[in-house]
Amino acid sequence: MKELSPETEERIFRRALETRCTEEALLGLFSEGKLSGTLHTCIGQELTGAVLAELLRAGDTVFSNHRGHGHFISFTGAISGLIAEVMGRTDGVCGGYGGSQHLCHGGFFSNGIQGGIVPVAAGLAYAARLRGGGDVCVVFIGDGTLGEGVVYEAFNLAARWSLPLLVVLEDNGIAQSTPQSEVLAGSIEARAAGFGLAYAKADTWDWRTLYASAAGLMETVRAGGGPALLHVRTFRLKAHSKGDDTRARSEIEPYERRDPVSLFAGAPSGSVLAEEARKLVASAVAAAGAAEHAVYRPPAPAASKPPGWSPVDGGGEKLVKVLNRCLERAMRADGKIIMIGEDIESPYGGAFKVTQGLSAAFPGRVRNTPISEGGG
Ligand SMILES: Cc1ncc(C[n+]2csc(CCOP(=O)(O)OP(=O)(O)O)c2C)c(N)n1
Repeated sequence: MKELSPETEERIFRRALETRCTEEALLGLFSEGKLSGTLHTCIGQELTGAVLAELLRAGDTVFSNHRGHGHFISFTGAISGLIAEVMGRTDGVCGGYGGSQHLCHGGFFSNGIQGGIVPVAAGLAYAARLRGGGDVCVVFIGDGTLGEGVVYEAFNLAARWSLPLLVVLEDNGIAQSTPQSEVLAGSIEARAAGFGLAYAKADTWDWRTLYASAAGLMETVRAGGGPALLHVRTFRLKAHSKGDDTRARSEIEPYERRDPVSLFAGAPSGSVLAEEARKLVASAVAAAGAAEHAVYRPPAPAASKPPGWSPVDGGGEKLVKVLNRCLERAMRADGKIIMIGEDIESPYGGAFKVTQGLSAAFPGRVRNTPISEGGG
């Protein structure tokens, strides 16, 4: 098992504590009526992002979901920018327009639509593979999101094309109020096996093994071994969103007692880090509170540049032939253009032959996809 140095452990817990303090502060602000919109905390689950961040490097991209504050803080370290963002201030990382669930900053993207970001992550992983250089994409999803078909469309393409995509599944056993046992057929491991994804299972409480499992999968993905699924058992200690918990206290209390972040903060070395995190977050809250509220201003029309185009004289030729010639010319002029879609490779070349010959002329840049609206 990959050993962790004390410095690495400290970095991991610093991120986890900064996340915990940030979300506790945000919950406080919400109850004081100082936040609009909604808020999903990852309290209890922080170690997933904190551990994964240790394995990421410049050039990697992270995709997250509605419960993404911990992933964001761990990956970007932009605590003040996040707090200001959630408070809807101009100093926020997205100018106060994105809020808690729609963050876009320094290689980090989140979106509140369950599963919707997984094919986007697969697409960016495809771009990373074409670029070469070993960059990876990591996408975080919850176990409830395994109900979304688009997730499997993305798994299929990522595996078929051997994309550098690490899917991190945070399995807290519940989606909003619905227990996993009511809605999930089969097993998570079998899903990974069905698509040929490398798979490892770990949990929040044995976080050293979580690190080792994540590191093993990351090594495979980075080395070009194709996508992987890291299955992380965890527990959400707070409500799904602010105060909507339907679970009994007796269900939550045993997990509160074994929460690694609280246990670490209670130890002498941890208490120093916890105090530093609290101070950092308090000053970020004060700074954000003093910043201006974001006001939506539509971009000035001059800022949006229409795409360039030039007329083509078909000279009486069939339109599909003209389209084929234009595509050929564009692909020759710009090596970054790729085409993906159903039945577009030669010799078939598309139902109307628009892409006829292009896969032979540009090997690897014109690819057939499965029948997959979300994936293709
Ligand atoms: C497509 C879609 N359907 C429903 C919702 C509403 N919703 C937000 S979070 C959530 C639960 C997601 O559960 P899970 O994926 O297990 O993540 P967790 O909340 O447990 O972290 C639901 C149903 C949504 N955001 N997107």
